[in-house]
Amino acid sequence: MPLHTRNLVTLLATVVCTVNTLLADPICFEGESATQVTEPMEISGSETAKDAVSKAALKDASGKKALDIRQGKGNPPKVTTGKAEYQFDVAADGEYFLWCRVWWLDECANSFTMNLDEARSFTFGQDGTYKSWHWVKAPPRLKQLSLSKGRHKLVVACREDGAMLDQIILTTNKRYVPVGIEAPSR
Ligand SMILES: [Ca+2]
Repeated sequence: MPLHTRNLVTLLATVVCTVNTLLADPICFEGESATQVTEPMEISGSETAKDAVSKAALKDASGKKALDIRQGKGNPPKVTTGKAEYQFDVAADGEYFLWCRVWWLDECANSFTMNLDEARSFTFGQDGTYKSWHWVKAPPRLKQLSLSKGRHKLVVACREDGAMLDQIILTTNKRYVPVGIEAPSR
């Protein structure tokens, strides 16, 4: 193949890949990709985690990192800080389903407070799978998940300590069920 044709093919492949990334459904991003993190939330990794249980858990996290609220760091209403902010783009208007890959220490460490685009906050989690990474879906029929094409802001806030967030997925496909570590779309 002539060099200029090969360059053109490479360029087209790059453009197609970029468009596919922008239009990806599901949208998948890492818990540790937050643009703003305030204490007691932090980004922990399998090397940097402060305790052996978190260290071991983070070895099985995507990128070996996650958003973390360490056990003992405190809960609202005493702790009024603790937020992580994410920006993401959706390619089309739609009803979205929100999934998170989470790790809960116990029944007092199994939820976050979430807020989309500064609409009404909602509780995420409250399931009974502990000390194991697993996917949890946001409550059904949330008006907050009716998203218009364009940029959106998700804020994950501290509700209980002892909780970690590895990956976040948004999809319009109601039959989509994430399993294990998903490929991040950015
Ligand atoms: Ca991760």
